[in-house]
Amino acid sequence: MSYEVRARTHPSAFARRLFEVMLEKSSNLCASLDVRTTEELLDLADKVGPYVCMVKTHIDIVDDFEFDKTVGGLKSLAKKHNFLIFEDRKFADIGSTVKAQYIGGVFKIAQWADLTNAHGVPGPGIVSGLYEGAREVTKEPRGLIMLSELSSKGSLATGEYSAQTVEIARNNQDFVFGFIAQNRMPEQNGEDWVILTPGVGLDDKGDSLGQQYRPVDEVVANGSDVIIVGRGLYGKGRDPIVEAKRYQKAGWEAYQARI
Ligand code: 5IU
Repeated sequence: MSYEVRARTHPSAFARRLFEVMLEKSSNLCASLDVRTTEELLDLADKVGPYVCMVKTHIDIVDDFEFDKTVGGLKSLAKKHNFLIFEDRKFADIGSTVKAQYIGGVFKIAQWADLTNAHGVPGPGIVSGLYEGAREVTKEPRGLIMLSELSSKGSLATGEYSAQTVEIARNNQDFVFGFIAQNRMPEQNGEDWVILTPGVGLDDKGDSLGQQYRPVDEVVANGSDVIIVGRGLYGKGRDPIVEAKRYQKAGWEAYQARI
């Protein structure tokens, strides 16, 4: 199905909004910005902003995190360039604990991240906890994706485990709209899950710590809706603007070839 059709028919309002942003920008690229200072994070987000539908953060690696400066800066860039903010928090505890982690602490993720993600390991309570947290602190649309597969070498999230995360997602299909996965999830009863895929790189095969990269066309042909690219954009010696344009074009052409 095309992104146009899914922007109209997807049961999740959040997913419909994501598809609209993707269509407006002709981009299925999510920039993953794993950098250690607020200045680098905001500089990169401003540079790649025009070419992406989403920016993915790991907010807890920013050494000089300050809510107003770091989050305020990101929010204003998201508005300026029309992208969604995805905090890659990978929640993994019982419902009551993840709810507090989502809304509280110094990061207060639910207040500003349009979407975040969670492991299925604790069972369906994790989704209920995060959903309750979101409803308590904001009226803004919030989305959750479940982690069903990882890109790293030797990942234990395979087979039956991956299949069972779909069951958990079914628990709350307005809030949970998709998966982080390397392959399309099995779809039943006309379900339409949005698949976001990390471990994408055009120039490298992996890193020294187990990351594995696949090329854009392979990942999109395999059913991915949003490609997540990090060091391929901002790694040593790379020009993030040049690379963001390159991955945006590759991602969009691969999508057009698929439909
Ligand atoms: N990430 C992965 N693989 C996964 C999951 C998350 O790489 O299976 I789940 C995250 C880690 C990092 C980003 O934040 O996506 C990929 O960054 P690079 O493109 O720089 O490897």
